[in-house]
Amino acid sequence: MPITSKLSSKLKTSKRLLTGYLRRHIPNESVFSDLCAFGERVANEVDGWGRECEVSPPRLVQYDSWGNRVDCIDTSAAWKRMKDLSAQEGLVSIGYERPFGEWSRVYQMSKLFLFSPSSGLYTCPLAMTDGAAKVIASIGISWPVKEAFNRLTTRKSDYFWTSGQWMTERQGGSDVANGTETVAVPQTDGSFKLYGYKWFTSATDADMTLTLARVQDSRGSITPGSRGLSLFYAEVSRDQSGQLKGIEVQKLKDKLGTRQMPTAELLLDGLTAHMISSEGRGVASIANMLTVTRIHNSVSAAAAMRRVVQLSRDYATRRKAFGKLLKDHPLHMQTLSRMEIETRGAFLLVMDICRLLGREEMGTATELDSHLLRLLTPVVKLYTGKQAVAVVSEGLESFGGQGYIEDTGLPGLFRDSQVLSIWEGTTNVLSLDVLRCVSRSSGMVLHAYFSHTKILLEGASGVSILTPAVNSMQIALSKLELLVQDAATKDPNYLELAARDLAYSLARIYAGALLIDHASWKGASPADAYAALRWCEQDLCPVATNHERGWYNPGSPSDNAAFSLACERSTASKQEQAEFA
Ligand code: MFK
Repeated sequence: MPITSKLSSKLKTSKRLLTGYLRRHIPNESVFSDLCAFGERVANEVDGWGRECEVSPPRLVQYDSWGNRVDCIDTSAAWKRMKDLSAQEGLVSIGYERPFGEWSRVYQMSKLFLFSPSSGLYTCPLAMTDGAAKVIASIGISWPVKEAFNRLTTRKSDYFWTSGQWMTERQGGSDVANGTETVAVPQTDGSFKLYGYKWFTSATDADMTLTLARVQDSRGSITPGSRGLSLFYAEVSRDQSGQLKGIEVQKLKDKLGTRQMPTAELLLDGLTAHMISSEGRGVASIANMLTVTRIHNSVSAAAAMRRVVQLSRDYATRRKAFGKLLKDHPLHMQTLSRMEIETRGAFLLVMDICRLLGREEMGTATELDSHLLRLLTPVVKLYTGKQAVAVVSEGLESFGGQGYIEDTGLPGLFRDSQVLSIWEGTTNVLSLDVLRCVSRSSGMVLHAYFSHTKILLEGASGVSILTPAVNSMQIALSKLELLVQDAATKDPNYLELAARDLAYSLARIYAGALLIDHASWKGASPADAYAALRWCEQDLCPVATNHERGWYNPGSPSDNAAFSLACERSTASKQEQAEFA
């Protein structure tokens, strides 16, 4: 039996931070009873399905027994059960039913937080389904997407649809604006036929998709770049002979992880679609989907950390080495406590962004809240995605050699965490998004950030145990404020080199403020205060530290050294290539 299943009963007992957060912000008994019942179901039932998804990955059947092209993606029974469960439990619909007003997203994402590590990656189609519903809701719930919206947000499992998000093409991974080659040919009835090649399509067994394409005019010309992209809605359906209409599944990808779900290369060969954005507003229109999928990604990252910490902690109470349990080895416990602190920071970042999303959707967000949501979405996604890889890796190590053995179920956790920093925008692409978002807002985004961080710290002013943490935060905040004051005068190369450290600083400082705020709440535990203190002992503002080191000055000795280090290998390989030629 995999260790992840053996320990799943621990799910119920070690989610104190989640409980504390919810007791503080949504003190409603129906939330607790629903989450407790769902937690039981995840531990006792769903976790096993997740394992089944892992050991019975999807497979592509391109031809039937009679040689007819069918392009069927065969998925496991467990994967199909995940779909039914997702509808019944409202894992998407809660965000649209909004039973707890502006706190509904926190409630929905709390369920996903419990579900994610056991879900066999079903969180991926749910993220895209939620993102598609959000796009439709923002554009207008009318024909041709009214029924699609109803299906995406239903609790009836036989009516429920999932959506794809077909954005990635051969030339356009991160650079969607320039690399998208798919064309949309107008039809006389107002619809379009799409022709192109989608290089990565995740959870390709979806019922519909949103995708980007360039409209071809009557002379066959298209507009290049971002302004040429429009957003399309298409249903995935079959003709009477069972063949997919307008789509050929070329292959399923052989991936490092996320093997539970199908990721396919698709040839779009006359797929019927409807334009749902204004022409040329495709990227801006799909941005709503990106916001939601990036938040889901962050939830999954925090949940992966939480799961591995639970497993490691439990193992430490069972495994003896050098004559005593691991829990009695101080160095081992120090490592686990560092993982725990990282997990807590990630959890509070994630919940805060869900709070902001909920406020925006209920119309209660202030202008500052909206700026904060725009800024923190990429910040939280990039930070938690990266930290999940580190924490899950550390977690595997805490099992010694067993962490490396497949039948424990642990290596799957590691493989699946690695994607979190890649899809939905890599760390560097999102760092540049943060930079663009800051520079285009005439200071408003950072004003929102600094104001809210200071409000969070003010609440802790009377809590003496937290004073060292608050002091460290104030120093870090002053350094960051000073640095960004004259950012407008900086060379673009300086800004690009500083972008990742800036995003990390924004994440660490904001998480520090959230941890302090949480620890100063009347229901907080001593562990909450300890976590806040420890978090604030790290370098909270690496962008200021590395600025002082001169790391961002293009042409400086340290910058030249960094570039020659990065280029050494490629230069060598070019020489080798030349020698072989
Ligand atoms: C468990 C969770 C699972 C999650 C499952 C996901 C599975 C799906 C896997 C995938 O599909 S992965 C593929 C994901 N691909 C990416 O994330 C693409 C990464 N690249 C970027 O994000 C680029 O920054 C981007 C493509 C958006 C850049 O495009 P552009 O056209 O160069 O952007 P530009 O010119 O900055 O912005 C165009 C408009 O969009 C602007 O609006 P306006 O014209 O009104 O000014 C921007 O403000 C707006 N925009 C861009 N990014 C935005 C945004 N608005 C809000 N939020 C954003 N992030």
